[in-house]
Amino acid sequence: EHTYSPAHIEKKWQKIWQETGAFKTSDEDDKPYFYCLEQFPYPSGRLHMGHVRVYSIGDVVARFKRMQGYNVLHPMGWDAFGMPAENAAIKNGVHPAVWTYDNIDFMRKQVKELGSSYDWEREVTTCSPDYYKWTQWLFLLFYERGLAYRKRGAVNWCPDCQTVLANEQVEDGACWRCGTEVVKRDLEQWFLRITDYADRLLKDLDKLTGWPEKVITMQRNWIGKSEGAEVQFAIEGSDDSITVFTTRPDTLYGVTYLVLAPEHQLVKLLVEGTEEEEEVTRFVEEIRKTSDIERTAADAEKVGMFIGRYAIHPLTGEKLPIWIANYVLPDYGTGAVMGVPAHDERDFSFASKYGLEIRVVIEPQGEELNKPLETPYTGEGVLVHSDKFNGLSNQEALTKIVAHLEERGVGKAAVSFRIRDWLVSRQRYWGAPIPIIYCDRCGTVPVPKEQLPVILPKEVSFAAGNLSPLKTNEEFLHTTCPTCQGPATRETDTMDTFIDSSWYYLRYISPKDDTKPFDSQAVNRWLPVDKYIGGIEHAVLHLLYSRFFTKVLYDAGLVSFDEPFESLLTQGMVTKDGAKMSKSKGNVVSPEEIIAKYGADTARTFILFAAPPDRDLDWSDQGVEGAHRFLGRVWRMVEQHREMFAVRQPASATSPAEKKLLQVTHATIKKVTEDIGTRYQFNTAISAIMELVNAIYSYPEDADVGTKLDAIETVILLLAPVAPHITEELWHKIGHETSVHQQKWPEYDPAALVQEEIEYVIQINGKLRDKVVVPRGLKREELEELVLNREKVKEQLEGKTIRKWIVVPDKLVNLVVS
Ligand code: ANZ
Ligand code: ZN
Repeated sequence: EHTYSPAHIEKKWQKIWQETGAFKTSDEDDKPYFYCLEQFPYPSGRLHMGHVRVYSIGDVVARFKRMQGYNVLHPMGWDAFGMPAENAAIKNGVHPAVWTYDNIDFMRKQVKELGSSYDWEREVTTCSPDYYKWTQWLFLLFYERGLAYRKRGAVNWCPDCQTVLANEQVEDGACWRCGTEVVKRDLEQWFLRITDYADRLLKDLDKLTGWPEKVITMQRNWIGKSEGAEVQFAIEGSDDSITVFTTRPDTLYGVTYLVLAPEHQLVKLLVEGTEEEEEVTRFVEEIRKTSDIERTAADAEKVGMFIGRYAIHPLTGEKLPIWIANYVLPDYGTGAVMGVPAHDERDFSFASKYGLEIRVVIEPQGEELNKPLETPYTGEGVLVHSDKFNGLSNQEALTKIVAHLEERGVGKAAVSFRIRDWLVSRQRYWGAPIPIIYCDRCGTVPVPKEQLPVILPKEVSFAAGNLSPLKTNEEFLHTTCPTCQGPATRETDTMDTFIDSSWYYLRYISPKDDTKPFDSQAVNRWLPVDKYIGGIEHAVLHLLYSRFFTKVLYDAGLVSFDEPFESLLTQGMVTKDGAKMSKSKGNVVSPEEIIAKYGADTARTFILFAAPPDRDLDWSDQGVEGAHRFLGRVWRMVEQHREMFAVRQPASATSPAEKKLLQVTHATIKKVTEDIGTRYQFNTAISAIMELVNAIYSYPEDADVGTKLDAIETVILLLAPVAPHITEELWHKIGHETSVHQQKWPEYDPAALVQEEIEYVIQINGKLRDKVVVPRGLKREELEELVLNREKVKEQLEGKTIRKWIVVPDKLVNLVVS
């Protein structure tokens, strides 16, 4: 092969790597372990550029670490359950299993064409019974630990997907998948008790020093911990009391009314038989139709009504009207709020609208607020109209008021979390069946573990409207109770597919084990994942759920670590002309076209070179051409020196040009090692390699050949993780017999990094004033800056102006001043 023909060499090496098991990972190895993982794909049909980008990033890391002497685990699999398969079934009459496995076959072939170094023997597919058996097993583990429960309640329902959604899957009031507005429905559903772990999920974010700050912040906000107090208000003419959650107990003397969420259980009781009952009932029905987002947006219209009853202020004994209003949510805090219009935005607009009293209890230090207030005062300040707490700073008052409430038994310090339990039931077919049986006599009975998997039956009706498809298979639905052997029915909900992906990284360790979900001992050696690469869209969903799963498994004694992903890299989007690639915009560049035209090495090189991995990458045809030309240049460089490698002599760098190339070679090794290994900036690593190639091209013909051949060999080694096929081919071309990917990563020689130094004479108006030692070939600007910073020069320049610089390169500087 004299010309670069990617199509030929890429196929050839992929085949050889596969046949020789080049990237098979062994568990018994005395090398240090490194687990490099990319988020596994949903088998939607074909790869898009986003996939190519993540897998290129992951593969560079994996190959680099392998060359650095690590035992690298780099697996791939399929997040294969999910709605699109089922929708395709409804639309085209193909069974979801057929659709999914066909897609997997096609996409596996595409992934292999990228030349990624996966250990394919560890492939996992979440829709396969030997995988979901263990998903069900884990569900039962959660059930046994009291972390899976069934509850009736208002849940998010997507009318288009015909199923419920977890809170995490509702984005701005719409379904995360199809964008349809989500409505509330009252249904009996399974939940996982992630709220039990809220505090740990929050606290342990501090441990994740290898995660992007952005993701940490999103998780912190999602968990949403608020510190404050619960305060009890007695109800006039009732034995019940109302408990509110507030973050501002310091404003307690400014309360002028209470508000209950319309859905609050006390509302019905308090209005029963009163003249307000009818109107309240109507109001509550109305509110329930609106989404949480509409209800809580700061600028949303606040609507409410007085329910005709009064509460008693716990410290002043004052009568406070009880209202219900849309802006108070039933499932946050206690579902009840104390209204402090003077110091809270929402209360202020509500009170202004309904003519409720606005009472100032905090004023800025040394200032009196204009009354009536035009806007609420939400800042810090000093307490007024607050009895014995007057004059205290509000921070101090906060603690003291809580202590006072505690003493009197009418309140206590409390925290509230925004996060809700994870709703995991789906009324859809293509998911893991929830392994639960309902018996008239025994109630809810978990399927005994030895009866797993509960197989997802093939024969169901997909177009059953509101009915879960599994309800349409009588044979599945009716079963016998494992406890009493009486007639029983199966749960027909399937699990949220985010459960499947919450533990797949553990299954890769022992993917074929049919006795347990994973091998704890091996898992403890391999995990936490050293480098996890995936999309920012999973910042809350997948990454939060996986952290939760890991903590539960830790508590169950099944793993010895409580965070799954040590270091996280979130890759940016691939865009074209600045816009996200999408079918509707007609700006999609398909991986198969690019690979067919230029080869995978070019695709990888371009993608890694065009932007740092965490930034958006704008696709550019010229950029792809450029990457291809660069690889061609490397190819020709090796081709031209091929015969010299056959008669290679040791390097001997003595002349300045030889020393220079030696220095550039070692500086490049240093830079590429740091850029890939610690900074994860592949773009600058590649441009350093390009500079080394330029230096080799401009190396004098008559200079030492050994130095040049070393530099060429270095290029091949440094480029191997980025462009694995061409480097493998070139490596063999220069006479090696083993794979370039099994070579030791080159190390730089610190001594070779030192550039040659020379002494400059500094003259001022022709008179010798100073001398300075600098690297040879220092740039003009750098030299000038250095000269101007010399003490002796500064002294001489005092009060004078430089008229002219005379520079004799590598010898002398003369400043003409006056
Ligand atoms: C009185 C008060 C006075 C409040 C004040 C704020 C400022 P975060 O920070 O989001 O936790 N609140 C409590 N439960 C609520 C519910 N179910 N629906 C709507 N609002 C609710 O907010 C806590 C504050 O939000 C609480 O503190 C409460 O209003 C309100 F100057 O109590 B506050
Ligand atoms: Zn029974």
